[in-house]
Amino acid sequence: MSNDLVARCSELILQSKNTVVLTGAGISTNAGIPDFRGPQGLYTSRLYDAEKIFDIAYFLKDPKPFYEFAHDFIALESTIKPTVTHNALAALEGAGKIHAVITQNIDGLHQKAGSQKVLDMHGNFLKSHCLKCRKAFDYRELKSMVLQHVIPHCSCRGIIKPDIVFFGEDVKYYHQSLELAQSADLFFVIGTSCVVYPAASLPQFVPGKIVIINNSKVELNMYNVALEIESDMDVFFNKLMDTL
Ligand code: CNA
Repeated sequence: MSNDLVARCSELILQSKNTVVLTGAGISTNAGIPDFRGPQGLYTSRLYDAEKIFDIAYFLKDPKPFYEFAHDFIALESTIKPTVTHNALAALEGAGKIHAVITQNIDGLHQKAGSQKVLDMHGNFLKSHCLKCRKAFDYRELKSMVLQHVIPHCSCRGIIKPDIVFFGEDVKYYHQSLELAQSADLFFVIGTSCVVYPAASLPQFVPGKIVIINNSKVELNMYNVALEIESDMDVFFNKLMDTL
């Protein structure tokens, strides 16, 4: 990793009046949560059947694959800590250098790190609802059922689903996310392969400069990409925070 890239990125942050960040599953791999399309991703390892677990049509037919994944995810949750990059983004927000984080992640690690303005477009596990009567359940109730390998059902016999967005459902906070992208003079694209829409479309609306940080090539092909940093993001953010 060249010191020049670190210096140029810190210069962009210092000059910016409105920095917005988009993150994807890659920001949490160093916390021990596999992504989808990275080298150890769920689509590569086939640890779970990723095409089934987050598909709403499949969930309505058979929720078991999702709840097998949810069991392992929830069992890990209390032990998982934010990464260097989550902590750096929270510190930069605290210092007034980042306006908001838009994330596709469902793991709550930005909030755990202390980021205040987080738009989780794909939702999170904190609340769940019965798909039949819409009764709400909190995380504690969901967790106790899932950890006992029980597929959670409501007293009305409807299936309970966490408020995370599955393929085939509308994302959350799209309009706010779009407005943030449209007003950014600096926009970071961190740890996302930029293939899941509509989050992947947000960079197209950015009038300012774009910085991509990813350990593999991301095909954005946009005139306003100012920096492409092909590296492990925690290595990069450690150096960046030392420089700033
Ligand atoms: P993705 O398609 O798996 O892309 C992740 C990208 O990050 C890949 O290009 C990786 O090469 C890159 N990457 C992985 N680790 C690092 C690292 N340490 N440093 C730099 N780059 C790295 O994931 P997207 O977020 O683009 O796809 C969107 C899906 C994935 C959303 O629906 C998420 O909800 C879903 N997802 C979320 C989580 C989570 O909440 N942690 C985990 C797995 C999947």
